Amino acid sequence: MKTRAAVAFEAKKPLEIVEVDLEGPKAGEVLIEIKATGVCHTDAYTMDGLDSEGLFPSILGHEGAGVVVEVGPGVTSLAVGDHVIPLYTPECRQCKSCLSGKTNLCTAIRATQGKGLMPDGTSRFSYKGQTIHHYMGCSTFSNYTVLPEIAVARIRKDAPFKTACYCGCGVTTGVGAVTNTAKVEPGANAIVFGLGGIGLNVIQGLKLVGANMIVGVDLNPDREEWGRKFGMTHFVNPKDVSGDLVAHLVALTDGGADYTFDATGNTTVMRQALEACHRGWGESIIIGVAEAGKEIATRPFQLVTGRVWKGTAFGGARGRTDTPKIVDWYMDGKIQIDPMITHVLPLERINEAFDLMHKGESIRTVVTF
Ligand code: NAD
Ligand code: AHE
Ligand code: ZN
Repeated sequence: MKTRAAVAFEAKKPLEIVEVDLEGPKAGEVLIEIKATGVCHTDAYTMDGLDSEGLFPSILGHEGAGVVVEVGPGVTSLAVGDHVIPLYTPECRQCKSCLSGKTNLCTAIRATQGKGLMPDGTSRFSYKGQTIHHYMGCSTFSNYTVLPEIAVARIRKDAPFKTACYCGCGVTTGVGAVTNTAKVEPGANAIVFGLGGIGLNVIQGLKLVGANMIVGVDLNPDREEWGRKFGMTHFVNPKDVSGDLVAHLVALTDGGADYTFDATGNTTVMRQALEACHRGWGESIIIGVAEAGKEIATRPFQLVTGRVWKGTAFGGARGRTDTPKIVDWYMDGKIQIDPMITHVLPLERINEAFDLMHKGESIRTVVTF
């Protein structure tokens, strides 16, 4: 079949909207009509050539929601008409990682996913006879896409696609970093670096679990109002701090925070986040994705004296099990999504979503088909 898609033909070039060829689902796969997709900073990072796994040409996008329109042979867990969210973190429930109960990082199809291919080692997308790569196993910047059933979460039918799609990455990542990875307890003090599409969800996760101080740090002064909307209690703009930022944050939190979160992807900020943790027990969670070639550093003494450095992918959420629950939390009013969707654009205008993000004018742009 043919489908409209935004194709990244080359790094650092705008996406091009073209009709691509899409092969139907093979065994264990489903065809999904994407109704809406968010644009995450990770898409921008890959598009800008900063992803060491980045492949071109490819169809980016990993924060979608849609409807199953065809199932391949042997599919048992999904049916035509199901409302679904594609998962870049699948859940096969059979691999060593899934069975460990210790991680959400299913390994069943990670090798082919990282090569921009389906589990059988081929792509379903092509354009004028040339292979187009899948992206993060999702490729939601296409009106139709194919995924393995283990990488698809079924969600309730009354959840709007335009907002539920955000649970395919940003909401689940931010809230899950608090509830699954850090397991923040009521009364804890926390610092969130970067108050964008992910950081604001960390803030609402912290509010949900009853954190005490919720300190937001961002270079963009407009983000203060945004943070306060979702439960931030203190705002620090590093540009307004005359001395050392870490010393300022440690003083503000009476010796350092119990938990800190990096949602910037900047490795200097990651170090600040670790060092702003309380001596003896503070935990710092890296969410941000750093540019290819960047490394983190700190004095080992920071860890010897009890600070803990951790990371999280998709907020530690087990794709098929937990994503529908996050959608339920939204539908039940436990968490908010609607105010964070600042812009809605048709696929033809998807490049504007990246401009808005880079100018710091959007929290989340959702593209509809
Ligand atoms: P965003 O562009 O919406 O937000 C980033 C925010 O960080 C902005 O508000 C910006 O002003 C702020 N910022 C940038 N540099 C800063 C600095 N030096 N100090 C303080 N604030 C700074 O991006 P997003 O969609 O929220 O994504 C944030 C990061 O999380 C990205 O690196 C993205 O790739 C990553 N991410 C990771 C996961 C995961 O599973 N680990 C999931 C989604 C996104
Ligand atoms: N491909 C990059 C790493 C990118 C990365 O860390 N991705 C996160 C999700 S970001 C969503 O917006 C993730 O889930 N990582 C786990 C995984 O298995 O990819 C690189 O550095 O090579
Ligand atoms: Zn993302």
